[in-house]
Amino acid sequence: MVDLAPVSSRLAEQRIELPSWAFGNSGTRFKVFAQPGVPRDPFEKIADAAQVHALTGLAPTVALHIPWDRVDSYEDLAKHAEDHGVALGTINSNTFQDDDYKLGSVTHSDDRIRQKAIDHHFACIDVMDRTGSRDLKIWLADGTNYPGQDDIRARQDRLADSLAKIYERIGENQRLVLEYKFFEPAFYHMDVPDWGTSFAQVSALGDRAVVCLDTGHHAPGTNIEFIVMQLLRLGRLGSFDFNSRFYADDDLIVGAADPFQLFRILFEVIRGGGYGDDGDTAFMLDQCHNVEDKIPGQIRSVLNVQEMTARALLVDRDALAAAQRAGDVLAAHGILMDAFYTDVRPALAEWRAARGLPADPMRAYADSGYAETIIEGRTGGAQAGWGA
Ligand code: AFD
Ligand code: MN
Repeated sequence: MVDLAPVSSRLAEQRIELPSWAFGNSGTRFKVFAQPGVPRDPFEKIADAAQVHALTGLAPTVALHIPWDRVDSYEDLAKHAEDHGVALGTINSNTFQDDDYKLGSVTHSDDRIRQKAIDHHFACIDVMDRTGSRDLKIWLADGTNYPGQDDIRARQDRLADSLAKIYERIGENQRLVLEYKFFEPAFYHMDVPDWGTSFAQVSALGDRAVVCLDTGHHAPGTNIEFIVMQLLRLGRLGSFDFNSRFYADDDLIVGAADPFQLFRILFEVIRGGGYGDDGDTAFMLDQCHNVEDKIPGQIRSVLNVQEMTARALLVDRDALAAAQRAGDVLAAHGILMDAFYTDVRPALAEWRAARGLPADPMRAYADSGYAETIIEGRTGGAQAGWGA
């Protein structure tokens, strides 16, 4: 069995934020399959997210999505989270579900609509001030479906102007995190389609504006770890939205489609100084599971990240650098693959048990009876979803 002692303290630094919306019903444009026991409000979402952290020790914070998670008292919600052993995290804005935003939000040519979208972000910053959140995450569905539909250059200028107004409100201890996505829901162009556009826009704002890299937001075959390296090198990799994709923005369990890619991404994060206590890159899941049970799906996801992190931490970087300097192609490749092929699961089970955590969190959840409790207790009310 591999010895994790050399990387044990680094493993203990792992923190992966969960999305509140992972626990509500979700689906595709064809069908949302409701599940029994699904939360009916943000308080119940937090309770479910807290199960993941209690069983893995990996997920101490929960991201909120406004207005999906709007409550009367964010102070009460923060206290509820604390009582469950977690804390509130990133605030995600939403300018993609209002009829006014059909042709754009912060990029819209109509000043009134643009101001409405900016005001929504001001409201999100007000929430951050009450939850103590650091990050305002902005993902924009803005874009067009046809060439000629709108002036794609003027939209960039309006985007820059809107982001500047929002950034002005961001506090000294807060960050504006701009996420990119190469298509969907717009199909001809997205106004923030790639890392370069996000980087250009956040660079114009100031040093508390950074990029969110959602692993599902790239064309097939994209070398994502290169983007990770570059944004870390430029000091602008603010956060990850981890998930898996086979064909599009599938929002599947991270590591399920391509564990080797996840390993390569995490190797660059570690090598680039973005990991753990010495890094400033937030790890977050952004997954909506349509057919999987919600809580176990999140547990599997954070365990997948932990397993690939352990493997990436095991890379013998001195030997790798020496082989690279020597131009020894096969030796260098072999050193990286040796770490990737190391099955760390038995050692991780022991590592967890030594910390008072279940050796097998998936089994522990199944045996806990929590699923039966929420299915039995959560009757009535309206199940949470993403209101699409
Ligand atoms: C959707 C978007 C994007 C965003 C998430 C939360 O594609 O990934 O981060 O919603 O707003 O999945
Ligand atoms: Mn995302």
